[in-house]
Amino acid sequence: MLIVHNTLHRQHAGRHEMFRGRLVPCHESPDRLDHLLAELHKRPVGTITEPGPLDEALLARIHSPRYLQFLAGAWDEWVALDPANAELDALPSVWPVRGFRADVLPANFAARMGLFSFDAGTPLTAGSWTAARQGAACAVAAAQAVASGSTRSAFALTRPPGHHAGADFFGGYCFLNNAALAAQALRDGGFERVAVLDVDYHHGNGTQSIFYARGDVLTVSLHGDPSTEYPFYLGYADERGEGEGAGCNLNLPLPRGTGFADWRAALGRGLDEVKRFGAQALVVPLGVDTFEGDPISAFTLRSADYFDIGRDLASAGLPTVFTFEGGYAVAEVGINAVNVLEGFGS
Ligand code: Q9C
Ligand code: ZN
Repeated sequence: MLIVHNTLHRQHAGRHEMFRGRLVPCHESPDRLDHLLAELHKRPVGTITEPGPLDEALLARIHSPRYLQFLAGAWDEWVALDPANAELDALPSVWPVRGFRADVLPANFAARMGLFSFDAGTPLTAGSWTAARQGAACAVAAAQAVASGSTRSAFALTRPPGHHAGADFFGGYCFLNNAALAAQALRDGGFERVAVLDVDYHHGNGTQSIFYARGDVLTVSLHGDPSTEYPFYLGYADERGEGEGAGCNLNLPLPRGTGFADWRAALGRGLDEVKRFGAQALVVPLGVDTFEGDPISAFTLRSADYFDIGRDLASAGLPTVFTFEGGYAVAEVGINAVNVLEGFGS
């Protein structure tokens, strides 16, 4: 397995997220990747490499020009409002809901923050754009290595994570959709049909929305039932895709408290769908926030279960790209993620 290392992720270090009426320290922190890297050095599951520069044309196939332009300049705009802002995170506080104008690009910075986001849990910091781009470059490099045939599987150390980011919005700690970029890179690299099988605790709303009307990319997500779990407004079982993409989205929502036996049965259903679709390559947005000790999630998977997840994923027999998504029990993040990779094999 090829491991694509993210050296710049540390530049995205949010201070606070809005949580139950107060600003609390961010769950999504740089030390998550430190633990993962440390575990990869302890248990080498593959060769570690660094990505080349990000492919701008590929980025523009997944994200809208006005969103990318906004992200590129957002920090400077924030600091220009008030030099004291350099010591603060930028968080949105106002959003256009039903009936508001989402087609007009406001001049006001706060208004654009809201237009391009869906929560107040995703701080934008001085280095967020740099880090997000580097994470995306890792995902693309991993996918291109798999597409070229130089490796059968690859793991990208993507931080910030990506599966909540849509074509033109950030949220859920995500700015650029690393998994969607990997899927597009696999398509461009010659695989006609690509599947995304998202095993993070949270619904992969960004990836679903990006591919919802496409018939060449299947999106499957196993997650906490959105009726009670973030991101709440998407991820229900009746969302099956539209237009050319009709039948090419499958959501497997599971109740709070779900343990490994039921979770694994759902994974089996997801893998059956990948097979039925005739996928030639697989992207796995790998979140380990399904772990029993996760501070913001409510499934009860144990560390040993992650080996079985890896084995089950390998049984699909497909060239596979893993991106790294959630997992906030920081000390166990490395153990659980590397257990998946070890169970998967090469
Ligand atoms: N009450 C990922 O795992 N906040 N994002 C939830 C819980 C947002 C998770 C608050 C969670 C986003 C990549
Ligand atoms: Zn998650």
